[in-house]
Amino acid sequence: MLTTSPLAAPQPAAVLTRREQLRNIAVIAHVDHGKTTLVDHLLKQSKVFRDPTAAGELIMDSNELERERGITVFAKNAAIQAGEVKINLIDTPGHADFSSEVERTLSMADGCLLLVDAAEGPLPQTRFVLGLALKLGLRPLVVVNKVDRKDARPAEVVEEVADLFLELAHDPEQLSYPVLYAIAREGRAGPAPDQLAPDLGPLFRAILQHVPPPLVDATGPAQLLVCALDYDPHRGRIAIGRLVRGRLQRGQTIRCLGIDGPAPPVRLAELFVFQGLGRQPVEVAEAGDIVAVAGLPSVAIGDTIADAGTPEALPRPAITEPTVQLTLLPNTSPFAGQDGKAVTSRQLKERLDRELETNVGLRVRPSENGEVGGFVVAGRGELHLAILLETLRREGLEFAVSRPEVILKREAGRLLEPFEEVVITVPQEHLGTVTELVGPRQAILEHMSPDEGRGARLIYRMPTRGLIGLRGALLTATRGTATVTSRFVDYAPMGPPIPRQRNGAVIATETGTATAYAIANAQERARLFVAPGTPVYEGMVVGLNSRENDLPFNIAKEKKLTNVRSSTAEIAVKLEPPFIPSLDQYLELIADDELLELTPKHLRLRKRYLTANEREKAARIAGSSQ
Ligand SMILES: Nc1nc2c(ncn2[C@@H]2O[C@H](COP(=O)(O)OP(=O)(O)OP(=O)(O)O)[C@@H](O)[C@H]2O)c(=O)[nH]1
Ligand SMILES: [Mg+2]
Repeated sequence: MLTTSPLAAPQPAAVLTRREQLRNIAVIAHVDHGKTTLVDHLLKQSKVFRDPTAAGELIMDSNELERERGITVFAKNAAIQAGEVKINLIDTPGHADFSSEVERTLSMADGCLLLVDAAEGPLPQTRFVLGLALKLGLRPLVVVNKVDRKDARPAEVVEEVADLFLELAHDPEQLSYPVLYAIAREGRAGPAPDQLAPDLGPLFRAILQHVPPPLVDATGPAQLLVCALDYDPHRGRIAIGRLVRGRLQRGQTIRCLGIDGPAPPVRLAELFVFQGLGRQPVEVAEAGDIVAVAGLPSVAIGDTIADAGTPEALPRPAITEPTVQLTLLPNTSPFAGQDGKAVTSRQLKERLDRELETNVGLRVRPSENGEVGGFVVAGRGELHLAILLETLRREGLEFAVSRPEVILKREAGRLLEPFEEVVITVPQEHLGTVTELVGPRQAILEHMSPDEGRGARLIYRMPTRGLIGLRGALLTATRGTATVTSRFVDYAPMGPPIPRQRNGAVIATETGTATAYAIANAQERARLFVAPGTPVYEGMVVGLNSRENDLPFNIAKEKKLTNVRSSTAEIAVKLEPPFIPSLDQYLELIADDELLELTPKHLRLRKRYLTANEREKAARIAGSSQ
C-alpha cells in the first residue's frame, strides 16, 4: 500500500495526484546476485547508448575500487525511458558493510526489484534489504536471476522467498508480488525459467504494471529529502533526493533544514533530473521526481530542502550504528613521507570530516587513550573500513591504523557485544574443517541443510569478534570453495575471550635492507613479508613466527666475509617467495601492540613501540596498571 510509506503520507486535506508517466524503483539483493548487471542491461536495452556494445560491463560500478573488487560500494541513480514512462532506477550495494547506502536511498522509491540468485536463494542480506523495503511500504517485484547456473533450483528458491515475505511483510498486499526469471548477464527475462524472452521486455512490462506510479501531493509546499550528495567542480555540492511534495522551480526561494535547524533562505540556483547515467538541467520538477539541486553549500544527507515559506522537515532516514572500529593516526614510522603526503592530525581530520558528509554509516571521534592526534573511525564492518583506507592512500595520504575491534556497549551495568548471523556453504568434505575453525570463535550452529550441488549450508550465530579473520581462514582451509556471508543481528552479553588466532611477529632489530642471507636463515621458522632488497626499519614486523612468541631478528644482516669466496652450497639455498598480504589480510593480522603503516605504495606492519627498550617499558607500565 503506497500510503503506508512515511514519506508519501499526505497531509489530511491534500489532493493526491498519480504520476502515471513515472516509476521509481530500487534494485536490492544480497551481494553478487546480479543487481548491477541487470541495471546495466536495462540501461542498454532502453537505448541510453547509441551503440549498446560500446559501454562495457558493469558501467554502474563506476568507482575504481568497485571495478577492482567487482562489488558495488555506493548506491547510484540512473533513469531510463520505457515508451512514455520514465523509470528512475536506484542500484544499491548488496554487501552488508554498505547497508547504510541502502538505508539512505530506499526512501526515493515506490517499488523494489528484489533479485535472488537461482542457486544460492535468499541469503542474510536478502532478508535485511527486503525487510527495509517492506517497512517503507515499497511494492516488491521478485526476479529469480542466474537461472542459467548449472546448480540453479528456481522452484525451491521461489518457496524460500515466499517464506521470507511471510515473515517480513507489513500488510497482506505485500504478499502478492510477481515473480520473474532472468539471466541478467544475457539481458533476458521471462515468466518461467524455460520461457525467457530474448530481452528484458517482460521485466520492463512488469515494472510498469506492478510498481505503482508516485501518488503525491503536487500542490503543497515543496519538500525534498536529501538522500545522496555529489560534487561538481563548477557547482560545488549537489543534493540528490526525491521531491516528496509540491514543485520546485529554478529561482524559487528555498531553505535547507539541517540537523541544527533551518539555514537562511536562498534562491534555487540549478535543478536537474536523471537521464541515462547523467543529469539533465530542468526549469521545474514535480512531486515524485528524483532530482538534483545545486547551490546549497552546506547541505547534508538527511536534510530536507523545503519551500522557504513553509519550512517543514521530513524525518531523517534511520541509519544503523557501526559495529567495528579502528584508530587512525598520523604516520610516525621512520619511512614517513617517502612516497606520500605525510599528513598532520589536522589534515587527517579535515579529510575524515569530508568523508562523513557522504559516508553516512561512518562515525569519527578523537581517540582518547593517549594516542596523540589519532581518530577512532567506526564503520559497519572490516570491508567498510578497508574501502575507506584504500581510498585515502590512493589520494596520496600516509597514515597508520590499529587493529580493528568490535564496538562494545554497556547497558544496565552489563557489557554487550555485537552478534551476527553467519551463513557458510561448503562441500561435504570440508564440513569438519569448518567446525574446527568456528568452534573456538563461539559459533552456535542454528541450522544445517544440504545445499543442492554444493554440499552443506550452515547457519551460525556468532559474536562479530569471532568473524574477524574467519573469512580468510576458511577460504584457505577449504581451497576457496567455502562462501561466507553475515549480517549483524543484535547486541548480547559479552562472551569469554577468543583465543588469539595469529602467531608471533618477526621483528626487525635494525634499519637497513633485507638480505638474502638473513632471509635464508629466517625462512625455516617464519613466513616472511619481505624479499631481499626490501627496506626495513627497527621495530618493523617483517613476517610471522612459526610459534606464538615474538621473534626479534636482524633481517638486514650481511654475511660476514670471513672467506673471500663464498661457498657454492650457500648460494644454492632456495629463497621462498615472500607472502605479501593484501590490505584486507593485513587488517586481520594486526596485533594489539602493532600498527599498520599505509602509504600510497606500501603497507608495512610495525610494532607501536619500535625499540625493544620502549616495548619493555610499555609492557611494564601495562602490567603494573592491571
Ligand atoms: N551465471 C550468471 N551470472 C550472472 C548473471 N547475472 C550476473 N552474473 C554474474 O554475477 C556476478 C555479480 O554480478 P553483479 O551485477 O556485480 O552483482 P551485484 O548484485 O551488483 O553485486 P553487489 O553490488 O556487489 O552486491 C558477476 O560476475 C556477473 O557477471 C546471470 O544471469 N547468470
Ligand atoms: Mg552491484
